[in-house]
Amino acid sequence: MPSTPHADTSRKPGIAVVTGASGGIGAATARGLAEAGYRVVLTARRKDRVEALAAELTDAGHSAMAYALDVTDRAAVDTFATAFQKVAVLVNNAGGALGADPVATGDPEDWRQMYETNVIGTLNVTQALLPALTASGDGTVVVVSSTAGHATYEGGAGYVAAKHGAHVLAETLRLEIVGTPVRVIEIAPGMVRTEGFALTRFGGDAEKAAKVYAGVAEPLTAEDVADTITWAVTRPPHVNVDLLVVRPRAQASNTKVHREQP
Ligand code: 8X3
Repeated sequence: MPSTPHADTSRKPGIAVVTGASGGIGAATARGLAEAGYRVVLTARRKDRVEALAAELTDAGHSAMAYALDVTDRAAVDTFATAFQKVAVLVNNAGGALGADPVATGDPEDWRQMYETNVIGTLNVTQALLPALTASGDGTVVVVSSTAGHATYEGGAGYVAAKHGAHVLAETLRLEIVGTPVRVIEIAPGMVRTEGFALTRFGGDAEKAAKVYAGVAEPLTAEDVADTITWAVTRPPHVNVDLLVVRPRAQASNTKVHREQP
């Protein structure tokens, strides 16, 4: 009988770099990977937030360090990458949505920024760390895309286009580096309630942000997604979870969401 797939406990986990680790899915993923034994490197623009989380993880007996990094700043990313000879895991989580306007009226600057963070940011960090991921002997690149990377919805085009870009980056990289000891995992979450995602999307408008989740019994949490990422990363190195779509039970598609009436 074939043995049941299991987390690979025979290897000593190495360094795991997480971008956008100041909150939400990134912070929860850093926690998950630290608990799985990785030495986590938390990066985000908000230095105080990653420093606080790194301190908390260190106090809890994990190995964690913080690094202030804007993934869209290629020179800064290259400098960051020089600190590492070997990296086991890179989680490209930094990104997000700006606006929910129709194509007819969407702000091109929002579109540009979303492409910069979700696609170019992922490109920058992945390119810079690919030698160290390869040198590790068993590297894993995670791209946290979105269900928006796989289907569109009204008002979503700018974000949807950017997340399709992140999906294509992951898919193409997987083709190009096959045969090297690096796998590429794409995690595509649907509706996740984090403290920042919808608020950022709507420029700090809490009322609009709340409407995203109105009546939805249980949107995913950052921990749900982090759990999925940690699971995929801790499969044995020859197992490549190419693409994993994860949604709350109440969401059947990007546009089919069950909402309880108030
Ligand atoms: C988040 C999913 O539906 O807000 O990446 O685009 S959605």
